[in-house]
Amino acid sequence: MKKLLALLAASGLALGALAQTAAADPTAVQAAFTKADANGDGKLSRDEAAKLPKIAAMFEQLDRNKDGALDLAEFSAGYTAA
Ligand SMILES: [Ca+2]
Ligand SMILES: [Ca+2]
Repeated sequence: MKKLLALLAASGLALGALAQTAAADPTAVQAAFTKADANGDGKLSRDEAAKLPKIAAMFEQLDRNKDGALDLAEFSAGYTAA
C-alpha cells in the first residue's frame, strides 16, 4: 500500500512537471506540432489534429484563417490553452 502511494505521488509529480513545461516552453509546442504533422507540410489537417483530442475539439476556433488546417501559431494558441 505504501509502495502504491509513493508510485502515485511520483507519477503525479511527473505529470505536473510535464504540463508546466508544455505550457511554458515553445520548443515543447513545436515538438508536439512536428510529431502530429504526419505528412510534414507544416500544417495540421483535421485528420492529423484528431490524434490530439483537445486540439481537435477546438479545431474550428483555432483555425483563424479558415483554411481547414492549423499552422504552428494557430496550434500554439490551442496547445497552450489546453
Ligand atoms: Ca500536415
Ligand atoms: Ca489555419
